[in-house]
Amino acid sequence: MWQRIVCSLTLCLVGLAANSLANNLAGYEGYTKYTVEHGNENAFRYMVDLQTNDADLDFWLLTRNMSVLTVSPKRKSQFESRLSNLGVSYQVQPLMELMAALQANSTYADESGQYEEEEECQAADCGDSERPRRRSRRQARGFFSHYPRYSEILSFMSGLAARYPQYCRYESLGRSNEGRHIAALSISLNTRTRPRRVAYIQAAAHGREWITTQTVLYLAYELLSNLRAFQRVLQDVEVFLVPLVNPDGYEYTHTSDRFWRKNRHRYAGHACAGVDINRNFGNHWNYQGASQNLCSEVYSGTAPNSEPETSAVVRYLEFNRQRVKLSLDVHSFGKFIFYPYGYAKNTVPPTVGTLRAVALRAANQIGKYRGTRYTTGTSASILYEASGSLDDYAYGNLGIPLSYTLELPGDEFHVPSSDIIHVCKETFAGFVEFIRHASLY
Ligand code: 0X9
Ligand code: ZN
Repeated sequence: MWQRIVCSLTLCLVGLAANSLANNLAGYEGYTKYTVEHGNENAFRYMVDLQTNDADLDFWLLTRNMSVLTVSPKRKSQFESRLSNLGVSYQVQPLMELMAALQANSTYADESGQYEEEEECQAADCGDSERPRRRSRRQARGFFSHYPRYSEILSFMSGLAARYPQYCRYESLGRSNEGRHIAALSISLNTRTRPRRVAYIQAAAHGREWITTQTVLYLAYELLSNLRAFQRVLQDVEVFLVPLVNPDGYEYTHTSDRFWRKNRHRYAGHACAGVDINRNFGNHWNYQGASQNLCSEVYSGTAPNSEPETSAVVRYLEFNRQRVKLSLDVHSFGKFIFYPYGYAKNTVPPTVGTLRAVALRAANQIGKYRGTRYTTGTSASILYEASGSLDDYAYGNLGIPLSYTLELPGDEFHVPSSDIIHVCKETFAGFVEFIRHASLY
């Protein structure tokens, strides 16, 4: 099974898949990345309005104090004069320059999952004579040092289930707009029993947030490789993982547009495509920070749950609502742990004390690995108001007591390949802490 996951040494492709590199940045020539410091509420409000209503600008990060966004060459001078009027300071960087620097030390897989293997094994250790556990660890190191494609992710997941049939089940929650499986792994101490609690963790609702999928796959790998060490945490808890909620968007970022965020819903006769899955859930749908403009990055769809990706998640959570104690939606980037509510400012749920305490404990665990510091709070107070997201829906509509959005570290969506494993390891500590709290309900 592992042979399908990691290429053999002889078959490995050296270097990156040059085609996918060139293609997924096509059209971005002349784009500029802006880092804007907002000195005042006025400037912040202006940015929020642009994020929601100006489909030509692409916000990578927007907090009360600063934004990171990209602007096309045709909008550059207009945008800069507006920033001057607002009296805010900003830095610029040509987008291509940034991407060239990031990609110089990145490893990619091609569609069949072949990539440059990081660590060559010594002849004596390789092949049939290599001990299975050792081989598996070496292969996993390879897997978490590049960004896999959809098919490779599915092979990795089904490979884990085949390797640990007593503890791991591989299933599909349904199909995406383009017909891809929304694959899931259920991990528990015994797949034949039904634990009383579920810890639900999903990633990559936004296609471009590649690192998120890797952290959830690493959680699966690490739990299954060391089950005995996690026996207490997993007492009566099923860990349910959906590492790639938006497989179409994810594939599109590899083949065509590195910065694609939404799903790939196509509308006949319309040039713009895609719905923001994290604006499509049925809690205050389309109320704030969402748009009905099809071209917007935060297009909320025609109705709550209009998208197959959203409804696959909703179907699962609704069916298991009595058992699900934790819902964790992993995004990138910013080092935040958000709890409800995100739809409006100054709106916190009755159990905010618990939500905050658990978030702080998880942040603390994450920090132990290499000192990464997360900020916790509601996204409406730290970022912007945005409604129709999973965190609000899971807590507000389904009563799931621990509901969070995690924004992983990074200064842009492209975490260098050499850093993937470190983000995976530190985040793992946070995941386990969240799961531990789910086990106490
Ligand atoms: O805007 C989002 O969907 C999330 N940030 S991201 O940069 N990854 O797109 C934050 C969502 C936070 N939750 C709510 N607003 N409810
Ligand atoms: Zn996101």
